[in-house]
Amino acid sequence: MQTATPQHDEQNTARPRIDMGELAAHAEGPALVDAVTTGARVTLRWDDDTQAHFPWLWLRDHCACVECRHPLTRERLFIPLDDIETPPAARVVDGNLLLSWADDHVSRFDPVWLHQRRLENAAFTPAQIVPPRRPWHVGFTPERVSHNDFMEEEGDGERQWLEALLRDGLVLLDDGPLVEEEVSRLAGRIGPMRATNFGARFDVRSKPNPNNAAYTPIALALHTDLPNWRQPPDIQLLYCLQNEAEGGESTFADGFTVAEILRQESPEHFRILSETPIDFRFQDEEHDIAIRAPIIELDEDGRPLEIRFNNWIRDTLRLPLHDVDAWYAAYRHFWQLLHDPRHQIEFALAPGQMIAFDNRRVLHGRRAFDPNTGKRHLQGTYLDLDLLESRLRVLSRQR
Ligand SMILES: O=C(O)CCC(=O)C(=O)O
Ligand SMILES: [Fe+2]
Ligand SMILES: [Zn+2]
Repeated sequence: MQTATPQHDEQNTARPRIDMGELAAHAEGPALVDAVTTGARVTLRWDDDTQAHFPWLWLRDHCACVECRHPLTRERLFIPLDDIETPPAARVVDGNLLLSWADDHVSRFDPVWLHQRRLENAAFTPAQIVPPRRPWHVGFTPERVSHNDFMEEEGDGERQWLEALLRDGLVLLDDGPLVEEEVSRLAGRIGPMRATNFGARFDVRSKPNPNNAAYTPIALALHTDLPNWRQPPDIQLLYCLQNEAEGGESTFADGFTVAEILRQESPEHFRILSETPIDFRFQDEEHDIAIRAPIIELDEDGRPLEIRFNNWIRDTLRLPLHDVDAWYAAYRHFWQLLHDPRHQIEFALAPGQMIAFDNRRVLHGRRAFDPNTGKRHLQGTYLDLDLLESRLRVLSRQR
């Protein structure tokens, strides 16, 4: 494996370095032609006719010398506690911005790095490696990646799998080996498994003393796992080892897309489900895990951020009397939209296939199966989204 330097900044963009040799090779971009210190700012001009102002303290805070950033970890050491009273001397030296501060500290900046970060250029965001979410359309089918391609060190399969999962919230892995714990090995490529009260790795099959509907042969309507946790698991992996029983087909729906459809059809139902916290609770011999939260959680821009939907661990509905009927009407509406064949996809997992999905966006379910007609056995685990994104950034570095 090619070694890569950890970067505390986005890929493929220059960042300030202290090594003049490295600085000699600028990233592609406009050249710095002029630097002047004016009241509380350094004003820069590039040869593409752009101009930008940087507050002194911002520049001091972003100094990348070995005193200001740890030389090995590259993490910030400088702490911006004091205002800067005395103007720095600003010069352009070998194409770089050189700032000499009153305390004799010297900072050097790459001109392209600064150009990209012009504070007047509010549109600047780090290079997008994590793909944006794409809503499912009617007729959506999950992207498929073969187990071989996923495992290939130099291949693109794992990256393709990660991108599909982050974009669509669902991806299918094909043709895996029929061996126990393969799900743990695959998860291990990405990061440590997220443990819950069902263990770090769980077996989904009909069990004699079930503590969870998944461990019975009954149908599971669309749901998200563990909405009774403050932080439900982000990503679920379900690896199929056996699926010979009659029934047991898997179902999925894109909760975010369906929530938007609910909003269009009934803003009031959408408002109720996004503004009304309800109780979720799981209890068995050892646990009693409970939280109060709305079914649809929104981000600061009013877009769906998380769906909590699991009818069998919904607790007593504790709402003011006059809100109860309207809440049930809203819940029923969302339920019907989710299970509508236009929005719900269905297929049987074949042994050796693994489905992975974003548990906080995509709902999953299964048809009832008859354990007298054959065996059905899945192995599952959960992963954190941060580690998926991290893995994708690391794989992108090696390109
Ligand atoms: O049996 C299945 O296909 C899914 C079971 C389930 O919902 C789960 O393991 O979370
Ligand atoms: Fe589940
Ligand atoms: Zn410094």
